[in-house]
Amino acid sequence: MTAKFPKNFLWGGAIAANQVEGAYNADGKGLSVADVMPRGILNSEPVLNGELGDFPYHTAIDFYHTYKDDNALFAEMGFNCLRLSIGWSRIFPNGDDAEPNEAGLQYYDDVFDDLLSKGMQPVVTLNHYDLPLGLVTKYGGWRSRELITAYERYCKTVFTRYQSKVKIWMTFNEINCVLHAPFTAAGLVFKEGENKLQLQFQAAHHQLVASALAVKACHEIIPDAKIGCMIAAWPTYPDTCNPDDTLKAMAKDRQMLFFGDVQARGYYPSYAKRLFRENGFEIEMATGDEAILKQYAVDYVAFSYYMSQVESADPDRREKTGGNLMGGLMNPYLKASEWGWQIDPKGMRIILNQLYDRYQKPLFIVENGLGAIDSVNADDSISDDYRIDYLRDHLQQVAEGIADGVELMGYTTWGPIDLVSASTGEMKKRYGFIYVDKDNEGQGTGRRLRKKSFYWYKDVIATNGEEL
Ligand code: BGP
Repeated sequence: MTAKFPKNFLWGGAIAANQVEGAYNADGKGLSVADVMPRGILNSEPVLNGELGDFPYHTAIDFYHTYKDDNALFAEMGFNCLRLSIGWSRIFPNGDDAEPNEAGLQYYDDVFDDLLSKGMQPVVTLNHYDLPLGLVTKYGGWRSRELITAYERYCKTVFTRYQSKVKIWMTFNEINCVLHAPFTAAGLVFKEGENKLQLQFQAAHHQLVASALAVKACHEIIPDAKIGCMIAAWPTYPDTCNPDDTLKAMAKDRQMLFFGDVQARGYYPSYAKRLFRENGFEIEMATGDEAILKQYAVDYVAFSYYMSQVESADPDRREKTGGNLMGGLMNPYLKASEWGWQIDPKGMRIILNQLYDRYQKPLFIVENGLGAIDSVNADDSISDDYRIDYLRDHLQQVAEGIADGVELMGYTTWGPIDLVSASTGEMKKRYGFIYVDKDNEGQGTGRRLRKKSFYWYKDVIATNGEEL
């Protein structure tokens, strides 16, 4: 099938401030939750009172200083957009300072100007896994309602400042990951005896209200902008046709869909009540919260997609098959990456249809890609055919989804340039079309090299996806 992508389709890549910029304390920036994670979400606990060592996010790939050259490489591939995030603690070093930090504001002015001058529209995530640490030490992260006020002020500041430059926004990266990575996604640290799930959903409630207020502010300040939510999406398959497995899979699905349900439809889904009750808690809401959620639903639904998962009602099955990253089972029909993330291109078509059927709002794939170990050949070339295969297989399914009738705004691959991994803090888990000469210990020249996939993606974009 020749793939048919819409005219004006957004093609590009996606990065996040904390995983590329480095310069973690430059020009008045405050610390963020990422700056105190020595080795990513899976391999470390936050260092809250100790010495900060030589952490990978402190220097990352130095995009803070190299953005002009890196943007030139993105432009060379033909990107018409770049998804990137604003580091909140560059703008408000402690998260809730009386005045914003002008140097931080100026930095993103420069980055956006550079992108626009190179023909790329900035697609901006307001908060991508780098909550200002000050809001954790002062308020306990998103467990506190105070963060709604701080976030709203931060959003209004950047909407006002960048109103002529940024027309596509999203509120929180992978908002559902408050359930999977509570410190990174919401600055949550639990005390002994606390009901973790309760706190996670309470924090989520605060984020959901904050997200709705960001939608309101965005529409008021930049009437021609679109603002969306962003969820980490994956289809969940039942292990067998045993109805108990299907019920398990449905429950898992709802952990993800809950967030989209509130943000895109504007109200708590009916199943949430039972979930809260059976776990022994209620969500504390302030008067007016529900009205805010209802009135300010998002314009579009963005999501990341890397893998699918399998659920079984039988606890012994997990032991036998081994678990996947999100706590599901391994799927015998699928291969996995070197990090055990199971590769499922058809899952992309399934999730596109599932989300579109449910929300009937434009979708935007803002992350997809393969983390792999690359090696550099003697002539500096990198033969990453495995990455091309992964992306081609997924894009073919994206095209199927479009043919199914899904309204899709665009596709940005995760990490078009190698960057620091969120889950492991490693450099060697590479996603890029552009290789960065830097290893896990932060050693290397930082030199950029074009991989084979660079030229492949360039052709994909040049033909608007007709040649995959
Ligand atoms: C998503 C995050 C990204 C990113 C990506 C790949 O969950 O939004 O920040 O890093 O996953 O994950 P990893 O870096 O762990 O390979």
